Amino acid sequence: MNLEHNFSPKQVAQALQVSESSVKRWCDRGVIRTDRTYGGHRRIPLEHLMEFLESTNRRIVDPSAIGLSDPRQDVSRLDDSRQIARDAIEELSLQAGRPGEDPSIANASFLQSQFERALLAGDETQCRKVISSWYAIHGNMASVADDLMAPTFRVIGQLWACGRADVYQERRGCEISIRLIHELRRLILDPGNDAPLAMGGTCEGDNYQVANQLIEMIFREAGWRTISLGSGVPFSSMASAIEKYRPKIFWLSVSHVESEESFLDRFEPFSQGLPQGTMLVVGGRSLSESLRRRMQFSAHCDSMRQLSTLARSLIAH
Ligand code: B12
Repeated sequence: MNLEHNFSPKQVAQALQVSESSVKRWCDRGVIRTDRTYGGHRRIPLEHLMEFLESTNRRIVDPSAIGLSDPRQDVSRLDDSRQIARDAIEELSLQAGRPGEDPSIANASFLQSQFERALLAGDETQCRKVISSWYAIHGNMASVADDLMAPTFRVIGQLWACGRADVYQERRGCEISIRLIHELRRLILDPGNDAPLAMGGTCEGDNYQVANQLIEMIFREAGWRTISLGSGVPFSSMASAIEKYRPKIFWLSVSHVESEESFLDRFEPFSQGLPQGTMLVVGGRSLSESLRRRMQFSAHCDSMRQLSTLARSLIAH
């Protein structure tokens, strides 16, 4: 099953479980930004659908109608979708003055550079376009995280470090990314009430938000209910939340550690006090091997892809 990039009103109607005439009306009133085919038929690009869902606070009810399958049942659904996203990439390369480039070879680095440029320029519309194309090709959040966002922010970090990007560009880039992650969330089926719970956040002194937001999406995509506690949460407060909600997994995202000793002083009582039945999954750029050796946890993942595999395999049990 493939995720397409452009949808007919009928597909959108089925995905939202509303009538086709309602969708057509929204298209004609401009509530859903709509393209037309040469034959005059309405076509709704994924990025416009994302905007519509966000602005009207709606979610997808039947993902299969737009080619999104339930990831819990179908992990390897994405191989053939490059062809489908070809049009969108072709359009982007035309805009960038690079027509004719073979998207199958160049699309990853091409889309990355488009994303980097748009993020630095604060061009949210273009960022949405790139991210929706990326999602259409790869169809999972792990790839958005590991192959698009993380490398882009790495470059932005380097540009900042050598004075070629301003702090506001980096912060604005984070804000845009977080909003777009939220928009993508609307494409993911809501987990049932009986789905297991994953909870997590970053600890006091760690103000990074993007990875934490992505982790929540990875779990939701794998069928988990989630509670993100956000960034900068004291370990004692995390412990209270765990006590109250008893998650099956607690994720700890660690992107900044000021001092390993003081981190360990606060982490140790937290990890030792975890109730039986709550697994602690840790990850993040600041968890060096030497630090990890001194920590107690159930699992460590280097990437969102690994986390996704873990989340899917645990839900299967
Ligand atoms: C944005 C940013 C910030 C912002 C974040 C704002 C926000 N709203 O989130 C803020 C303002 C907080 C910030 C502050 C600082 N920053 Co900063 N920041 C960055 C930047 C540009 C991007 C980080 C990011 O969000 N990346 C996107 C995520 C998705 O990617 P990721 O973190 O690489 O995560 C991936 C994996 O690590 C993994 N992963 C991450 N977490 C987890 C968790 C789990 C459970 C799992 C499984 C996987 C996983 O999956 C992700 C996807 O692949 C990086 C550059 C870089 N190289 O990353 C610098 C960077 C990390 N920052 C840096 C510095 C120095 C700082 C400050 C110390 C600056 C200062 N002097 O104040 C402070 C410290 C802040 C603090 N106390 O928390 C340096 C660190 C250098 C070093 N030696 O470690 C970097 C590398 C920039 C640079 N080139 O110098 N920063």
